[in-house]
Amino acid sequence: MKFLNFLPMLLAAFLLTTGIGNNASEVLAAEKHNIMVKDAWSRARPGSAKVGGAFVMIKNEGSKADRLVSVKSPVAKRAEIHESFMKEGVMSMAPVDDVVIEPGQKVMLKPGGLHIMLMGLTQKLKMGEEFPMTLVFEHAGDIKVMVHVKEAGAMSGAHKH
Ligand SMILES: [Cu+2]
Repeated sequence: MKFLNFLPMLLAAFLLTTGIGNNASEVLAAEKHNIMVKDAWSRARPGSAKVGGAFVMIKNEGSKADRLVSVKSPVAKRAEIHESFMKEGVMSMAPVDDVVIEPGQKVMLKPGGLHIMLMGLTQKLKMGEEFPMTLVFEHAGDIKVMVHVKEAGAMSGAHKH
């Protein structure tokens, strides 16, 4: 039965190309495009909240610069890339068009710095849960990650072991 011998190979090929599971898709993305997106996290938001922040680490392991140009997630009507800055002693923020990631560079999107703003939340972000988010790069294309929801005042996505 040649076909039965062939089955495990078919299955392996299927798993490789679909990248089942978050880790698999991250690895696949990194291998294909040299852009790695890691440690995506957010903060718990009540059902009444209209906006939320999302944070990630982006690493360019290639030899060419790439640009994060947009972000999307089913939990928000739209997502913007924001930067935070001090203006007359007040913490303010404004949208930016893109984020350039130079070769070998690691960019942290974090509270008080560059971040992703989820505008028009369509659901409550519950601590301990996760939701999908897609980062769109000029060269690497779409990279989908799962965003872990931390407590409301969390300042980092660091995993506690
Ligand atoms: Cu913002």
